[in-house]
Amino acid sequence: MKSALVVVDMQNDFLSGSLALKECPAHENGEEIVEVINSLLENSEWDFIAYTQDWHPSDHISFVTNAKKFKQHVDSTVNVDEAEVYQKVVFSVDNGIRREQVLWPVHCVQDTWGAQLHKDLHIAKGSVMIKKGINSKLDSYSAFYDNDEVHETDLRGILKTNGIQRVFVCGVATDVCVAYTVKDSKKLGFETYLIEDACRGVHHGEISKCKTKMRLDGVHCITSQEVQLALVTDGKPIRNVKGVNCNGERPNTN
Ligand code: VGL
Ligand code: ZN
Repeated sequence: MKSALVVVDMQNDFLSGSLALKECPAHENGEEIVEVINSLLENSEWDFIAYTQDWHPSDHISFVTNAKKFKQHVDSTVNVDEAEVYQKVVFSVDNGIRREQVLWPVHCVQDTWGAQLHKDLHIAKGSVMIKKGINSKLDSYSAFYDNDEVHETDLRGILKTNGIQRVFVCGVATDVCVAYTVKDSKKLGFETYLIEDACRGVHHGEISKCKTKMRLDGVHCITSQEVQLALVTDGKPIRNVKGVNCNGERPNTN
């Protein structure tokens, strides 16, 4: 079975810039996982590797500083003129289309330092870069679709063309772009894995809620240590894999 690694949004703004996760409520440090992801990239045999980049125009709907410039929908419980970071507002765009939107600091503006991938992150040969969140009036958390599922990125097509059946996801933020990517991957029929220790998130409560939901959806939540085993055993009952017995446990060597 062919496996892809999807590395989500390992960009400066989330790691040490304007939306640095260490300043977010969960105080998780995104910079810690650069090396974890590099090990995954180097030490496992992937059939395909994709990276995503949040890639916003400066007038993007998700920026708290732009909230006043968009029309408030009657459903919005938060006044857009007073809205703050992390609050959810409802906008009305293009003659009444309802858009729920969480507000964020300005981040990942196209062609800025903040939108660049971390300088130490390894970029694999033959990998692809998926840019998302390009439309000013519509946010896009998932690597596959925008948040209204109006437009699809190229990722599904590329994975299908390459015969990929399994998708492993890592990166930031666990409870935002990683969670949306995992959900869509599973929905599109890929056997889907979250590599937990290769992710960092925004809100602790949301991170655990997202993981519970993923497990209920049949997503495998594993550690980077378990990736190699998952790749060799193909998700099938284990036979003939050196040092591993039939139910997938390492033999007791005492
Ligand atoms: C993300 C907030 C806003 C993410 C993107 O990459 O998880 N979070 N835009
Ligand atoms: Zn964004």
